[in-house]
Amino acid sequence: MSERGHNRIDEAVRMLRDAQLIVVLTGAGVSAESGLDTFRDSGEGLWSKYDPTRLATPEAFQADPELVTRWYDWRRLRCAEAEPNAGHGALARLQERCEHAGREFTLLTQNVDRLHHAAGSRDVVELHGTLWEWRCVRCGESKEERGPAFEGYPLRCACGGLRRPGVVWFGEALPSDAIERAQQAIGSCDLFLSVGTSAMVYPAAGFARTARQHGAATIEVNRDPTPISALVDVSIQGRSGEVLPGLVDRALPE
Ligand code: BJW
Ligand code: ZN
Repeated sequence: MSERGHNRIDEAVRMLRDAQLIVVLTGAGVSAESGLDTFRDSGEGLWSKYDPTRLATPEAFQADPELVTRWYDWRRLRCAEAEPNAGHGALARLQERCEHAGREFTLLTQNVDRLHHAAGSRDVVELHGTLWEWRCVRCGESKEERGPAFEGYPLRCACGGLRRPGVVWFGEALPSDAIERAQQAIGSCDLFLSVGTSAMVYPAAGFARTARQHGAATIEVNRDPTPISALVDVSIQGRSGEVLPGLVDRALPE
């Protein structure tokens, strides 16, 4: 990393060390080092054949429930094989150390893979739901699907209705409890850290700006520049699994 990059990390370490009320927002970039594809990079398999931003809609599910269900089942099986990486681990340690030191910590994630849970993070706010829960569009029954590939596509409920993944598609409202917790935490935090998100999908894309308007210090860690890079106090360009462990362990050593 360049000297400027090192200076930025030093500055971020100081900000994190001084913070009392920390909010972290994560996106697909945090899971990338676990082998899971992001949304706006080119991927492989089904990912390269279909545009995820077109499949992740209620209209796509209505038009072709078989295709959309196959795509989510394929992703579900890939997530089942994935392990949390060093970035997930660092965020779990950050939470533990903050809480130990009497600081408040909230983890907001746009990811639906539950790798933060697997790394030991607690009370994770899942802004875009999870692909482990599948619910019936007719009777609303929801249950966890951890098993092998589905036997047929699309998936059906005992009532005959179609079952869909418990994720939030474009045009759908975020779960009200998640958005309330996010708004409360962002409105009162003194440090906001955005990691591994392209900051293109709202409402999460607007959180850094809102945190800043409320007077919070803001940091971004992302592989590439994003629309919020110029807005935050410190923007660090790098991989989350490489940057976060050093940042966390220097700011809040064990
Ligand atoms: C690394 C890395 C490494 C790679 N280390 N970094 C305001 C303005 C304009 C539009 C809207 C607006 N408000 C709402 C909208 C519409 C829409 C929207 O935002 N559209 C935009 C495209 C403009 N938003 C919605 O529809 C939302 N709903 C809503 O607002 O409802 C209002 C409403 C209220 C009341 C009633 C009804 C409605 C819902 C958004 C749902 C998004 N869903 C998805 C799919 C989830 C299910 C699934 O997984 O399939 O969520 S879309 C997809 O994008 C997924 C992600 O969570 C989300 C964000 O993506 P993310 O995480 O940022 O990933 P990438 O791939 O974009 O970026 C990865 C980044 O990581 C890159 O920058 C890399 O460089 C970086 N990276 N490796 C660090 N190792
Ligand atoms: Zn049903």
